[in-house]
Amino acid sequence: AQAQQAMENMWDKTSVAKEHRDLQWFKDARFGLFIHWGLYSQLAGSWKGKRYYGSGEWIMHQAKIPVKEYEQVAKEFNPTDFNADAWAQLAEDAGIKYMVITAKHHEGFAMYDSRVSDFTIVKASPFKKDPMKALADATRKRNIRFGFYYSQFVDWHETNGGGNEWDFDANKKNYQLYYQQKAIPQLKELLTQYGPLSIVWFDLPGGLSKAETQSLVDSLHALQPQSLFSSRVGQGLGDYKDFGDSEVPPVPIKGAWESIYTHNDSWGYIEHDMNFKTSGEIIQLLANVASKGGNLMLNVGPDGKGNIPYYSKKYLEETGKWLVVNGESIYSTTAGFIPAQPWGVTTAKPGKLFLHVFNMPQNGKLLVPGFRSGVDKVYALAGKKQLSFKRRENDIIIDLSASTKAPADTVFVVEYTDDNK
Ligand code: JFZ
Repeated sequence: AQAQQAMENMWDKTSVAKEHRDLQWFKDARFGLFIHWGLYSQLAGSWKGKRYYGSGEWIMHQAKIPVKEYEQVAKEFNPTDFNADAWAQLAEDAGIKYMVITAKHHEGFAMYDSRVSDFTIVKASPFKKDPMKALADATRKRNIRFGFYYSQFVDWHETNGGGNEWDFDANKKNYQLYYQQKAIPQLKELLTQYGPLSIVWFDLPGGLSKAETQSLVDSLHALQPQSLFSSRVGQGLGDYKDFGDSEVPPVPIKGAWESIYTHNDSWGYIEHDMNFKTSGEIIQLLANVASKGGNLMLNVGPDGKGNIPYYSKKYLEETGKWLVVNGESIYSTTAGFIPAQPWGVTTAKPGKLFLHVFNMPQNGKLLVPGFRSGVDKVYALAGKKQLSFKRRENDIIIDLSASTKAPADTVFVVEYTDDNK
């Protein structure tokens, strides 16, 4: 209870409910795809023969690469295998409802056609096209919500941007000037040239007071009032809450929120990182996050040629196959009202409790404790086969001895009449 109170207080401080903005689509979505793609993808975790591990998108910082040298990477960056339709199709096949991609990460390189800077994929790389435009179109065609990640403060390419203290003197930086000259104009480009953006995913705030952040947020929301801004815009001004990386709250949290995970150990592509989560792990993670009332946004890191790694494709497609059968227990659900059990977690819809069984009970008897409502029926979600069950005071004991196990998460449904909460 104490943990729950602490989490709720944190929620109140970090996000303000914006009644006029539609949060329902976001709460219903449950599964998003995050994509980190930039010049770091071309470096693939290596610089001058030395390998780096973890957060490949931080390589410029890790190796303290001078701006002038880093600019040369753009000349080699030519993602000729990039296929917006294939990426959007993968997202659709995976059962993903929204996509957020890095329009500009900390390296400062615009992955879109920006007039504000010369350091862009169109002007500085041989590719010369705008992949963000193609992705905005490809996702729209498939009814997948689309949004941009934009590193508003950290920009290692700019004298006055946040973070680069190996080329530039931190004491001489004028962050206001950087915001005026680059971050704000680029955000305005993104909010006006790519159709409706469902999300602007800000990251690592800095250099602005609360009042300045408020006016930044207001001026950007004026361009697209329905666009949701992530809580990392800072000063508690986001529309929904993002937890720390790879973090799921221990108890259900109210409001709109998201947990972000990356598929392996890095956000940006690293050639020597093969530590991918299997589809089973992704499915359990998705169910676990949904059981607390939130969304999972899972990241993939395409390579410098524009290919999504083989294992990301494979495991995402397998996740999608599970969702075709079991999606009803994930999308548009709320947190389960039975807390996590040794066998798994729960999600809910009016009149239905979904049991996500990760570990089938050895003796074939599944115990659902503390269920006060009258139960109408219990069945397996796949195939709808009804199961026999017994009541023991406030417990339900379900006979699973004849049930077939699904990979990673076998879902059972308890249909009940009165309100259990
Ligand atoms: C940031 C970035 O620095 C990183 O490269 C990546 O894009 C990630 C998604 O976001 O890193 C953070 C930012 C905030 C927290 C952790 C990592 N946090 O609040 O715990």
